[in-house]
Amino acid sequence: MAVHGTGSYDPDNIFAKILRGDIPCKKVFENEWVLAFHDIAPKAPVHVLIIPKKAYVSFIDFSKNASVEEIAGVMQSAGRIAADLHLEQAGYRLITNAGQNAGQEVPHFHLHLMGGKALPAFPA
Ligand code: DGP
Repeated sequence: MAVHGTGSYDPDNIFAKILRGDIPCKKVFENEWVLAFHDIAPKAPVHVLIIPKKAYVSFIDFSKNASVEEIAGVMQSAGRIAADLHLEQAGYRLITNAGQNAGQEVPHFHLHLMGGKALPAFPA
């Protein structure tokens, strides 16, 4: 899989295909702002990917180009998902990878929500 994080949005990336329903996912949550689903290669007992429905390559792209309403919608959705998955007491990690050096594989901005065990010291 190509490594991205900058440049223009590739409408054929794997998360774009999931959003279109071209390939399946194990959905956890959906609203007008986000789709959230289980990571195909989980690094923790809970490992959910939260992706905006609109097309952004990276966090900087999202922060520059999303409306304040959309940014709030995405972040509030992430908080609701973490709470719904009972992670508030258990603890959790919310991260985004951007670009090759951070190991971004899928060039559609996404948040990783991980929890359910003692997570390794950061950065792992
Ligand atoms: P990142 O390295 O931050 O771009 O993380 C991409 C994540 O996406 C990685 O943890 C594996 C996951 N992933 C890749 N392809 C698929 C897929 O087809 N379905 C699901 N559910 N997750 C995928």
